[in-house]
Amino acid sequence: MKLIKELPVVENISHKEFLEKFFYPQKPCIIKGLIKNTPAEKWDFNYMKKELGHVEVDVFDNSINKTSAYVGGDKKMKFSEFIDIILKNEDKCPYRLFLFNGFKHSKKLQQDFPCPAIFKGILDDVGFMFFGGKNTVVRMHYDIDMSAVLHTHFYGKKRVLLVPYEYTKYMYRPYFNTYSIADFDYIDNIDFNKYPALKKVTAYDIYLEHGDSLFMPCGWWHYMIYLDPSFSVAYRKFPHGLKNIVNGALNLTTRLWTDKILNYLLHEKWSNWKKQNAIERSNRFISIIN
Ligand SMILES: O=C(O)CCC(=O)C(=O)O
Repeated sequence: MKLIKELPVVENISHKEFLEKFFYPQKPCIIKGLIKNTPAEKWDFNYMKKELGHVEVDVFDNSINKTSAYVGGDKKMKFSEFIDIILKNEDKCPYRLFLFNGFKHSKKLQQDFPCPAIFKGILDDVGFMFFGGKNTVVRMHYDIDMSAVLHTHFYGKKRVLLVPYEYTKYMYRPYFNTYSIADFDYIDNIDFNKYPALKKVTAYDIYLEHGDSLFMPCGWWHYMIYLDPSFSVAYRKFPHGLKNIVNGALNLTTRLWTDKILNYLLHEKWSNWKKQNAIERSNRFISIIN
């Protein structure tokens, strides 16, 4: 796998320039300073606890092995309890919140950090939050609706492996799903003997710090490591181009439900077949010169 460490970094970019240079050509970038002079500049865990502490949240526990892509969380607890746990476990904590709709519970948080002007569009009200303990990972996937994402990180550091959609054939993706069955094992420990097709992939290997916003084009794969307990807010933009719109609609209406039904009917049989098939399909591409 070829890792590219540099991604364009921009600051004070106008809406027009962002659309022309990054959104329309669907090229990723890091945007600095979008939280500057907003209350979000001061966001930390105490502030989040004050706003959301009472909310019951669905916590994902990475130590539990999942065979399906569309499962909910593993444990329910108060948000404040979740934060206490991730802050107490200083070396490694498998807990995280995924697609947490924190803005539904605190309008103040959304007023603190509304969708930045460069990302305005019909989905600009939809902001999701993500929280993770130190060394928690988010498995390699792309977003099922094929929307473009502006992912702003807060409080600590996060490492992101970002892979263009065009490499999908090498990514060990099971049918009807948008995640990879390959273990990206903290990026530095990927087992290329087990997943040889990944050697064909070129990926961006980047780091986000407090206030950095990553623009992820439609359908780009991402694997994330929370290097510190920290959190992010993602705003979305409607898929760009007919191909992405159709792909997103098919994912949500047909593929998702076909997979759910097959899971329901065949249980392990389906997930085992899907996994084996994903391995065979990606491995088949290794020898094809393109
Ligand atoms: O930051 C995370 O925990 C996951 C973020 C993510 O997958 C996304 O923004 O699509």
